Amino acid sequence: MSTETVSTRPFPDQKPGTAGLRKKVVVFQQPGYLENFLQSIVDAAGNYRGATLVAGGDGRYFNDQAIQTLARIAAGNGVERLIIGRSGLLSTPAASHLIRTRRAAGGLLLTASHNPGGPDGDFGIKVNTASGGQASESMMEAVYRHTRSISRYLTAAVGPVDLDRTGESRYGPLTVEIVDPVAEYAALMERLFDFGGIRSLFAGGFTARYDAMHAVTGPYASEILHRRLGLPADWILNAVPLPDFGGGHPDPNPVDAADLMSVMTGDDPPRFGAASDGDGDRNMILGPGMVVSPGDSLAVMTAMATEIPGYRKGLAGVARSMPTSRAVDRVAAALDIPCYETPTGWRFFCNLLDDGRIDLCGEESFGTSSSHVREKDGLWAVLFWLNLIAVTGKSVPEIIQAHWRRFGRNAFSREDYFIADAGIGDDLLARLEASVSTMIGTRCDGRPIRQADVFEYEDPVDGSVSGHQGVRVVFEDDSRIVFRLSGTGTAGATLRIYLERRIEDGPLLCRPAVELNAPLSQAARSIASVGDLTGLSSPTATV
Ligand code: VG1
Ligand code: CO
Repeated sequence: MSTETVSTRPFPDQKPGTAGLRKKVVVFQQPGYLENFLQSIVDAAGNYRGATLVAGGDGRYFNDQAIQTLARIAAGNGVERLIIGRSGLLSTPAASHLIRTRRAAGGLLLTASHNPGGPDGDFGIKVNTASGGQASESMMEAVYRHTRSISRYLTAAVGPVDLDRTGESRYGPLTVEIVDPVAEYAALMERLFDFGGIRSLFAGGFTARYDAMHAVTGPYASEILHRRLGLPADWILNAVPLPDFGGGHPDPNPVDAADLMSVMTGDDPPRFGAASDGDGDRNMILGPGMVVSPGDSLAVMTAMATEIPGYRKGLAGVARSMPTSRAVDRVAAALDIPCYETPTGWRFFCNLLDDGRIDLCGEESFGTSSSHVREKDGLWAVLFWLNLIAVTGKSVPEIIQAHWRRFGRNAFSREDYFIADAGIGDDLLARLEASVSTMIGTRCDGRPIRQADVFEYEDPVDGSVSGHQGVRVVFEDDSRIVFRLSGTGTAGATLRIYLERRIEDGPLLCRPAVELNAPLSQAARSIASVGDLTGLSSPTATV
């Protein structure tokens, strides 16, 4: 099999964001676009000659074609073994696990996560390294620089690879191995959690629903929740992965997981509900009539980790992304373990995990996970909660309310403003950054501002510094507003405003967070001049 060198011209827009490169499908479909990006990863991020790589995706439109292109570029660049999930599917956490167990040099995950799919939707690629975690900021910057000057890519006549049959095929020096995407991941979950206890829970009549949102976790949930744990098959909603996710956003939040929400808020709701996103790394946990705030979920998991078989020994430490509520900080202080604050994006947790400094970490965007992989993990979080319910015999609301009574509550909500003109978003943030130093000591809507800064992170393991990671404004009463721009969109700009208010035990403890944070929402609009600069009178979405 001969390798061909194809000359190409750079595309100017291949700058990766918070988690890989995301663009409209039509952008990825341009001749040479995908090839250029893949070749740039090879040239800038890793010499994969003779190496093993893992590949798979969330099943979205263009997934199958992209895998064939990936196989040709891998062969052209001397990759020795390509491990692909059957039908081209691999959830992000399952891919992370495979990279680690198979000692692969890295992985290429074909996903735009929770972004919509289909021919008019989004496509994306996450790049993972040998540790199983996402490539660092500096590595992705090097990939981007390479895309700006690329002049050739290497390819070889491979395939088409039959993605549906497990087993090995040889294409010249390249071996393609198609694996069951679920098996090794399911075995890992069995090692971490008390499957017998969860099975007894369901056998005893405990009711639940899981919404796979027509995305990648359908086959995982069918195998783990249904076959191994006894959840009735029809309690898994939207279980079949579809290229357009059935027309919805595969985003596990109360707005987009509408099917699940209608069951959970209807008459006689199940005792437990959960959903995951497109690539299976996010989770939403619900009890009857309540959504567990992701920051609370992380705090509860930290407080109760030793109830779970895989975490009996206790936790070395925990971490949260900066905008995530500081609920977990209270628990870490009580347990006397370190709590790290990192920029948004899972990759910042990976050094801390590799270095053994933390065992649990999470983000406000419905992401939590542990040292078992180097990605966030949706089904893992669902199993963690089911295991907690099985050992304590308590319901979701009972667990949450007991936690609040013990540690107090950090009521958290997020507002997203979609700004069609990306330049306006950049300008708004630049103005905020410029004004932080003059804010301290002033008042906003009568509230004294105690601290205001632009978050910068110095990685304690490798010393790398990441600047411009969001603007923080903290008030005298410890309430906090965080502003940042999304790095995962494919059009315009999305301003994210994170609101957090501390509530101690008392009559306000169980009020809805959006209601508790209404005054902060007003303050945020005025601090950032949202109305004047964007013309938007209310958020596009509130989570
Ligand atoms: C969002 C979330 C962030 C998450 C990232 C990737 O990024 O805020 O917490 O790590 O998505 O998640 P941004 O830059 O849009 O705020 V996933 O499930 O899309 O890979
Ligand atoms: Co995701």
